[in-house]
Amino acid sequence: MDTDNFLLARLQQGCAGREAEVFIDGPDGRSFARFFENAGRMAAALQALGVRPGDRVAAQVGKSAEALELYVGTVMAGGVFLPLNPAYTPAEVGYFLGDAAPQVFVTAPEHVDELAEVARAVPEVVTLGTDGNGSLPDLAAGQGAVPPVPRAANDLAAILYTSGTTGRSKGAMLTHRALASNSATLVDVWRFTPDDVLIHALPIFHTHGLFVATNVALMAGASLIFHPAFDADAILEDMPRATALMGVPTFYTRLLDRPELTPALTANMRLFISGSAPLLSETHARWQARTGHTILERYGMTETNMNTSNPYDGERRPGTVGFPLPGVELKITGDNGQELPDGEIGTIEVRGDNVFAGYWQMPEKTAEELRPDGWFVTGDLGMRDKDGYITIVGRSKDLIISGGLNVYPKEVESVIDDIEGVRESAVIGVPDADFGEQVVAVVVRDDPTLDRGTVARVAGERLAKFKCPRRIEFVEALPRNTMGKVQKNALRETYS
Ligand code: MLC
Ligand code: AMP
Repeated sequence: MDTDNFLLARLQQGCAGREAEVFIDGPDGRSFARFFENAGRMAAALQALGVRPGDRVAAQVGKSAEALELYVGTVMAGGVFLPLNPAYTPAEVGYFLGDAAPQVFVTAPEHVDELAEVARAVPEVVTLGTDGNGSLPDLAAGQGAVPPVPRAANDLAAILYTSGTTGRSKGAMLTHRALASNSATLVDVWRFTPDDVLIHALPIFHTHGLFVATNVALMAGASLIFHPAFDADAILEDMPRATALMGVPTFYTRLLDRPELTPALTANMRLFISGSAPLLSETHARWQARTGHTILERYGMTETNMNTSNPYDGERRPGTVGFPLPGVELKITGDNGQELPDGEIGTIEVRGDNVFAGYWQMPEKTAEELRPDGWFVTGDLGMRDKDGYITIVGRSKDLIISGGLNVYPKEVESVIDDIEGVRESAVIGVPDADFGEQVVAVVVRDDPTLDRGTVARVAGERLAKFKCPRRIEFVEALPRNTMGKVQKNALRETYS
């Protein structure tokens, strides 16, 4: 019987009791010691709200140190943390709450009313506000410290929803072992130490900002300069006292637009990491020319955390995502699942402690993507070159990545197809200078008076902003192949 809380014990290894600051500055400023103390009180408050080991705690809250105390507090209470993008509409939130059936839903005070209906079945709805009205921090303030609930390596620590090809999001179940092992590897290969100061400008409801940036910093005992959102000015201002930045490619292209970005400004920085979407070789080269630093690109996903990374020492090769991380096996497979030789393009499959435990209550979906022998079929297409570097060449799944956020066409098509006067639609991604890709909807009308404004309005009511089409094109018919399948490649060519 484990007496440890597996993930918590490892997160605290590098920093327990330290009076050094984990969050530097402002309202978020606090030491590691205070951070874990607060998280402990949060855990006690969650227990008072009925959270038992394995219960889900869903949170749709803004970015703050307190929100991260809620994450760690949930883990301490033995719960399963379920973060939700604040951009999700009430309809989207309703789906997640219905599917995951959390014991507690934490929201922002200003959203309690609009979410009341979709959160009706959740036993406890509280806020991260401090107005005493269902305030979790107020409840936590009155609690004494409780010992962390023991949790074993295979127990769940988090569920992160990731959009599905069927249009329905799937909850990726992440164990204590998956999260702890991956962060430990990253601390090691990226050489994070207590001397590091990481600029944290990513959202905290995704793998990148939550499990890569936050877990790595906590585990290493490194400090964070916490930005509420990406802001080029704020990043440029903080660079002289920081040592590392993690971002999606849009961060780097936007920073390159700024004349203040110089070798002198970045002299204290030791590491720039990019991931979540492909970094153009051109961005890589421009960054090197402007700052003298070579961006380190890595590759991961919600189901697996990080799979590969370019080397810390050694050549960081543009256009590649580097080598499989220690403890991660990677193979390239053909249509029948057979392993392909180096140089051939196929599906990337990975296996290791980092891989998720399956999709929440979707055994069939799990069986489609997670083989019985532990290999996970990522849906990304790639190849390994003779030196062992992995290159991602595309995606077999029909996915659009806009500014590092995933949009599944099927989900957007379902919403558009429901609009009266629409016969059918096809949603595609086309290149975008800022976001990498942008969402375009190609729509066939039954009712010729249906206009773009109506389509945009309905999409805006039902879908988070980042999923809404930036362009809506009306056509007489969608191009189809002889099998009747919509030819999205042809549409991408037309509208790129
Ligand atoms: C915001 N908008 C977006 C968008 N982000 N639209 C499309 N794609 C996005 N990614 C909307 C806003 O609502 C706004 O609408 C308009 O677009 C312009 O906003 P902006 O001010 O330019 O955007 P900004 O707030 O600056 O955000 C852009 C961004 C942000 C790229 C900084 O999206 C971001 O932080 N992305 C990172 C996502 C991430 O962490 N991904 C990791 C997933 S984990 P309007 O109409 O109101 O103006 C993963 C695994 C792995 O993938 O490997 O890491
Ligand atoms: P998500 O489902 O949000 O976890 O997104 C994971 C997907 O992002 C992966 O399956 C890849 O398609 C993509 N991705 C992540 N990192 C990279 C990268 N460095 N280069 C190209 N694609 C990436």
